[in-house]
Amino acid sequence: MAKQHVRPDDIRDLFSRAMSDMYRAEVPQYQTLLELVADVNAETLRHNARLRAELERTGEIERLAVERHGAIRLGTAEELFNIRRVFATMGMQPVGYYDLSAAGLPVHSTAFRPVTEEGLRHNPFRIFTSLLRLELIDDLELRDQAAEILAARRVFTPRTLELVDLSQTEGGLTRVQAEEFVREALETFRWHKNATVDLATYQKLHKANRLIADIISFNGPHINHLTPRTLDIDAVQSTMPRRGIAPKAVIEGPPRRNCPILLRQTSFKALEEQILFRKGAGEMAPGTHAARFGEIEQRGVALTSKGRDLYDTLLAAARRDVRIEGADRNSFTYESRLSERFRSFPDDWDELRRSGLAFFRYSATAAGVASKPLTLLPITAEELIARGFLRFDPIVYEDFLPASAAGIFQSNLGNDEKKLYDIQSSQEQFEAALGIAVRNELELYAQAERVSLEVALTQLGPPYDGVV
Ligand code: OOG
Ligand code: NI
Repeated sequence: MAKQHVRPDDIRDLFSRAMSDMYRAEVPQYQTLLELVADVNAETLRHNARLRAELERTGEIERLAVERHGAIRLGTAEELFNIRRVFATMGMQPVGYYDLSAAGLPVHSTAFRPVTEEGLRHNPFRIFTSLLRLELIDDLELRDQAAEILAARRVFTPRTLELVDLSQTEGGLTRVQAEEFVREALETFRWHKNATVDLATYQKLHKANRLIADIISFNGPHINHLTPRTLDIDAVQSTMPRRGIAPKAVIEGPPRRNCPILLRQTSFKALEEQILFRKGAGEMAPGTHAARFGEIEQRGVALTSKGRDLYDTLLAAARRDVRIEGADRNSFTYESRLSERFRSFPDDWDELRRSGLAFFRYSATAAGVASKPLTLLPITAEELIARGFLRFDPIVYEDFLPASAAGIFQSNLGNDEKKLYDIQSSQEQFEAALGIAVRNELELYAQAERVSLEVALTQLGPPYDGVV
């Protein structure tokens, strides 16, 4: 990268702030939610000195206020291919594959996010990105019509794609180009008051599935939510009604714990917004469409595949115990069953680490660096920890959870739309559209853990080969 180029991490930072400003101006409830989350985070930090110290030590505190994720839904393979190139320009890679047809949704998804530690620390902006599976529209005539509508639209401004090309050939963008890129790329995510279809077509699509209507009826994949990160999701959930926001019945993900794992999320219903549908001869017909909603999340430690299996098993058991779909009155029962089920999931950092359920970042302590114990004698990592030379901190989960995502989709689409599809989803097909393979999130966490241990041991040595 030449000197005058702006780092992709900085372009992402500019972009995420511009997106947040745009969404704040368009959806006033988002501003209310941001204020609520900021208040709850400040309160939590005031009362929990240990948490504050931990977040300061790991650098988490600095990204807390800028941390957001959003979501979009795309219609075609070409759109997915191009969005991948747009996101790459701002240092975001596709991580993970989420099959949502298992939850009755006609899409499959990935998350674009930074993958380097530096990038994640700088601004972990993530976009959950779904691609419509047209083959899941049963009505063949409607399917053809949908394909035709999608083929005719252009969701990127020509300049966005020019700047993506330029960034590739030049190895980056200058400050002026980066600012123009942010302005242009933002257009893809903007809300459209005018639909590209008439009301009858919209209604037909809507009847097939509300998600399908949302993807096909507009000239772009409007950002449908932006989610700030809270340190206490239960406090936000219970305060939402007092600020005029009605949350969904239950918090998705694991129960409240001393040692938070993975991801807990809650949202409020999509707003009914005024839309103008086509009517022919330049006329428009008024109607409404609901797509944009609000969501908050609390992030915990990333789990290993062993930890994830245990999580999936316990969650499935709790869901078998209590059906929650639509029934607000069951939310209390569900939450207590969930907590009971998760009693068998260790809730102590060292136990989580020693039993190989979660990923940790190791670092040499000041005492360790001063005495360099590894130069003297062979000593195990466990002994280094016991003697206070080596410490470990949870690695934050940076990804999403398919069951939670399905719950978020569902609470916005209405609960009656669960459908069972018999056409298998295919990661290969998704990756063919994307143009590259998605990164495996477990490998990224394992690598972060491994590298942190290697670096820490080097600081306690040399030679760290002395470790047995
Ligand atoms: C995406 C829903 C999933 C999450 O946080 O799991 C999601 C969508 O509604 O397009 O955002
Ligand atoms: Ni979300």
